[in-house]
Amino acid sequence: MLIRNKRSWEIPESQATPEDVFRNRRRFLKGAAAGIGLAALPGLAACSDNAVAREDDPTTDLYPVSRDPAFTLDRAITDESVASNYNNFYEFGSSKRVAAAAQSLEIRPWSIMIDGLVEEPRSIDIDRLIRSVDLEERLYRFRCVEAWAMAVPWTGFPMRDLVAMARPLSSAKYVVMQTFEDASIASGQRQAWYPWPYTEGLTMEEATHDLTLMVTGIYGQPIANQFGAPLRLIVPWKYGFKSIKSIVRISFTDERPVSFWEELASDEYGFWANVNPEVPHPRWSQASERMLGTDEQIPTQIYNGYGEEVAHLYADLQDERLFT
Ligand SMILES: Nc1nc2c(c(=O)[nH]1)N[C@H]1C(S)=C(S)[C@@H](COP(=O)(O)O)O[C@H]1N2
Ligand SMILES: [Mo]
Repeated sequence: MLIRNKRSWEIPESQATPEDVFRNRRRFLKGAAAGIGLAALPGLAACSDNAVAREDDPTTDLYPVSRDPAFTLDRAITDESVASNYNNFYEFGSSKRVAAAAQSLEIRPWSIMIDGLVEEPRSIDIDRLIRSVDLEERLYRFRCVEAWAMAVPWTGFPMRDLVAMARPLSSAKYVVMQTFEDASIASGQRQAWYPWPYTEGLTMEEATHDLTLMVTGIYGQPIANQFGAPLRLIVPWKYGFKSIKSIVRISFTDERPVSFWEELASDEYGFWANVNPEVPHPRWSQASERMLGTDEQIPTQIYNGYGEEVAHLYADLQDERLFT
């Protein structure tokens, strides 16, 4: 049973709101969510390469950018053609093979609305944004709640820089992000039982943590559509569903947001969603993870191996459901 409350950041915006963001205003949804989850789909190993050449991307000249050596891996980088053909992007269907369908997303022109508890709401053009920040490449582990994992070179910039640009008020406690909405190209969005648009959120502390990355590229190129072009989030110590794709809106609020998966199944997917091998999903263990490509099983690490950097964020939150 889904009860949807109107959240403060959904209150009608000023004229500054770009049309495209609200063209397909989210319909009020009610309905059963039973059985809709992130059940792992077996045996969908990638065998075709749907990645399209990125030469016509207007930011191609910026790539590759130099890798920040501070971020190292304990495993091999996942093969590009494997990662490019095994994605979660429910806007384009619930299978992992959404790469081809995702190519119908037009990633230019693209702007990101910044609103809520900020000094002044504004819309930022993606190319102006990308050219105004310092891009770097980082190798991160990535762990889906379905117990598969990959290791990839992301290109991006610290979300902290975007937060600074947004000039949030001191009353802001959370950052809420939303994905585009366009059911005419995203067939998944015609399935009205999902609470579109895809929504995720972080605390201000999480959003401004050094590891929290706004991603514009992958494998040394502008990010391909299926990975969430032209701008997505990566929070490497949390389950993958927190890392929202194809962002069109970033709002600041003092109320904890309810995210897409939490709204669908709050007993399985909560707000914090930090990786922990000892806290099983209600329907499966989280003790180990299967690496895409090699199918190697690797023991999962607390906070996906980033505990030294992030555990302090949660020291005073021990009563919270930090790990689901
Ligand atoms: N908008 C949007 N963002 C999303 C998702 C989605 O379905 N829609 N899936 C999430 C999940 S469950 C995971 S595991 C990652 C997958 O990222 P990848 O396809 O780049 O590996 O994206 C996350 N971000
Ligand atoms: Mo996921």
